[in-house]
Amino acid sequence: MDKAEVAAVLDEIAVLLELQGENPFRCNAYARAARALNQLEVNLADVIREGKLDEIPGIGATLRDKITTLATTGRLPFYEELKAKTPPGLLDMLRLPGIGPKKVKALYDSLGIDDLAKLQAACAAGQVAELKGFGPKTQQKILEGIAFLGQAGERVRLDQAWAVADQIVAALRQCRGIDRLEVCGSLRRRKETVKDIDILVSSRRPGPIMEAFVKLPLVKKVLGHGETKASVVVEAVDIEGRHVTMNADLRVVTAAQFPFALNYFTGSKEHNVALRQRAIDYGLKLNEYELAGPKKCVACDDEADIYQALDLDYIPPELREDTGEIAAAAAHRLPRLIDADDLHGVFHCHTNWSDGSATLEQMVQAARSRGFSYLGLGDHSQSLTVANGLSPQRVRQQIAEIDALNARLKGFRVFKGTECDILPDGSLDYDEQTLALFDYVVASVHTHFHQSVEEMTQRIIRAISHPRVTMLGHATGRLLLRRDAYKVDLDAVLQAAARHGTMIEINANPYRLDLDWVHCKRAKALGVTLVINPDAHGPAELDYARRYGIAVARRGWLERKDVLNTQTLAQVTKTLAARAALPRTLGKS
Ligand code: DGT
Ligand code: CA
Ligand code: ZN
Repeated sequence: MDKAEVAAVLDEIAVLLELQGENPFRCNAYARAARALNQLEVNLADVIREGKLDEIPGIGATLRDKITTLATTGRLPFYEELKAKTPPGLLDMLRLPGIGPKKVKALYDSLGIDDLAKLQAACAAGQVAELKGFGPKTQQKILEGIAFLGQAGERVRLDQAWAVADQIVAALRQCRGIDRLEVCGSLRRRKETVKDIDILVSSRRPGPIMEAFVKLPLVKKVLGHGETKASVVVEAVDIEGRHVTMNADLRVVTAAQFPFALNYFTGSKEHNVALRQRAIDYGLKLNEYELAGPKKCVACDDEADIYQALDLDYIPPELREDTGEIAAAAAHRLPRLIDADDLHGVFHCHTNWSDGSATLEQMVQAARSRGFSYLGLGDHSQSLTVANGLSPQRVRQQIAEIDALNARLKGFRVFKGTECDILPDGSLDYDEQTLALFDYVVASVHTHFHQSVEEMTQRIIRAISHPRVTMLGHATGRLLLRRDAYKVDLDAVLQAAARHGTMIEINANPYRLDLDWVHCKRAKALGVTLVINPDAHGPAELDYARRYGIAVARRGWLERKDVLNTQTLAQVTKTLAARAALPRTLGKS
């Protein structure tokens, strides 16, 4: 097993132990070790071979032995016994928002509930509300959560689909006779969640490729196997080592059909419909095989040729949602979309001063090795004790460490920052003197999610109108496929941000991707600057910005100038300084 797979098992052990009622300290040890492994920048096998595993903070003798067994044999009897003891439905129950292992255990111990169906029935009968520590509110939330899971269906997050598709593509590329190969559908459009993977290949001999596809080791079930189309269920491991099951379709077409099929199967359906209508207006017929006129077909080598034949500039896949891209392409007014390489640094990163897994130095190293020239810290503020938030005194200590580091660094700068909690009334979690110490401030809501829409809106607007707040963190608090956004009038928030010159973050954590692309586009229209923040809790997560953050930004029509961290170190230093000097009124909205 590699480190991600081992870490996933350790994470699962932590949860299983908690479900067994183990003491929290022991459970935490596994979770911490998992995190340490996930953030390991070197090969796990090498570390084990050199006998250096227990030099990693958080890994003692017991964990060292278990990790070694897992990594070398791929199995761990301790884990298997633990799993055998735990009804699998308990793990499903953990997917509900606000339901942790303790609550699941209580439900199991007192009512014998061991899956979602039984839980739903018990809530409907009002039994859950009567349990100690639950109450009618929690019962209602559980019911809503179950309904949400049902509705979310089988979609998976972008990062999961992406990882699975990469594995299928790598395996498929081994086949001979493949001319062109492309992943289409919502994944190519980089939608934040994906239902199934659509793969398109051109070849002169589809037979052997279809044959190889349905026999890939990842394939768990074949749903259909025709001459040029096959559907399968695949099971693969995602970047965190978790199992993902989803459908994948393969279609094989001829070289001449390929551009048309690529365009069709990339979608979206709405874009296809609009494009077909434009073709009709030009007296042409567009489908997944051809662009045909009354006398002959229009020859196209790639998608750009198709768009050109319809007097359109090439439309990047991320924009194909029928939200104005065709009119913009006709008027040569498409945005020049931002690229991963445009990012020169990142903000909103955590270290082990709060709940990050790495030291400040390690994060700086990792940022430099990725070609960034600045790193903005954003450890948690004092009231977020569960995340080891910093007291004003610890803020000063961290700042001293940053100053010392900055004095040594050349061509690189660490920006002092905080992810400051927005308290329930919209005030900030630090006093003015402390806030004045930072180069920038991210303000985020982490508690009291269930306020009314009016309260939440006023709360956020009050916070982002504070002169010390540079940017708003994860604007709606959603967790993809797990928890809806909190109730907030986002338009009012965007307008307030525009008024006060406060920036808004695109949280690039693939569980969040919040601000969503629709509101990104609206924010841009209002003149709000966006920031692509990885919200990294360890070195590897710095990559979120260039991968998933850029995906959202592109879907949101963003260009380089719309995003703060496309600025060079010199520019961004000026921007932040100018902003801090802005004479803005305190706390008024
Ligand atoms: P999803 O739900 O995440 O899989 O989203 P997509 O966009 O990948 O949707 P999917 O897999 O059902 O179909 C792939 C593409 O095929 C879709 O983006 C556009 C095209 N397509 C599918 N059905 C239709 C249709 O009824 N009409 C048109 N014009 N295009 C379609
Ligand atoms: Ca699809
Ligand atoms: Zn954060």
